[in-house]
Amino acid sequence: MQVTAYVALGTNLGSLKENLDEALKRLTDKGLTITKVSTYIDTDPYGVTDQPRFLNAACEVQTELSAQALLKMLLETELEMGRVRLRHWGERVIDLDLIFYGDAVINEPNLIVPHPDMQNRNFVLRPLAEIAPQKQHPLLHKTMAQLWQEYLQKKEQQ
Ligand code: PH2
Ligand code: MG
Ligand code: MG
Repeated sequence: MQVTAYVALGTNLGSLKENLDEALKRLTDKGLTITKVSTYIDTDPYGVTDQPRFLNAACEVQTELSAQALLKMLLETELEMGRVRLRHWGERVIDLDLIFYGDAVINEPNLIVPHPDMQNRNFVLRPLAEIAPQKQHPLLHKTMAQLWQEYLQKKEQQ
C-alpha cells in the first residue's frame, strides 16, 4: 500500500543548499518518490542557540516502505552524508526527520510519529504549511495551515 509521508530536512554545516539538494537526490536514488519540496528557508537555531543558522525544508514522499524501513533509509542517508552526532539538538550536515507517515500514530522506542515537537517548530510548520496546507495532524486534528497560524499568533503575543 502506498503511503504519503512528510520528511523535514535541516542542515547547518558545510554548503547548506547543496546538502539539502544532495539529501533529496539520495532519497530519490534509493527509490523514494518525492512529490513535493518546499522552499528552502533560513532559520534561527532552535533549542541550542550557540550554533550556526539552519537551512530547512520539508518534502512529501510516496512510499511502499513501512515507517521503520523509511526511518532506516533516512538514517542511512544521514550517515552516508557524514552526519556525526556532536551534541543533542546541535550542529549537523543533514538531519532528516519523519514528521508524518500517512495518518499513523506510532510510539516505538526509536520512532515517534507524528514528530512530538513539530507544532512548536517554525522550521517544520512553515514548509509543511506551504506544501500541505490541508494536511491534518492525526492527534491535534488541525491542518498545517491552522497550526502555522496558531504558531504565528503565539509568537505575536510573546
Ligand atoms: N534542528 C534541531 C535543533 N534546532 N533549529 C533549526 N532552526 N532548524 C533545525 O532543523 C533544528 C534546530 C534538532 O533536530
Ligand atoms: Mg531534528
Ligand atoms: Mg533527526
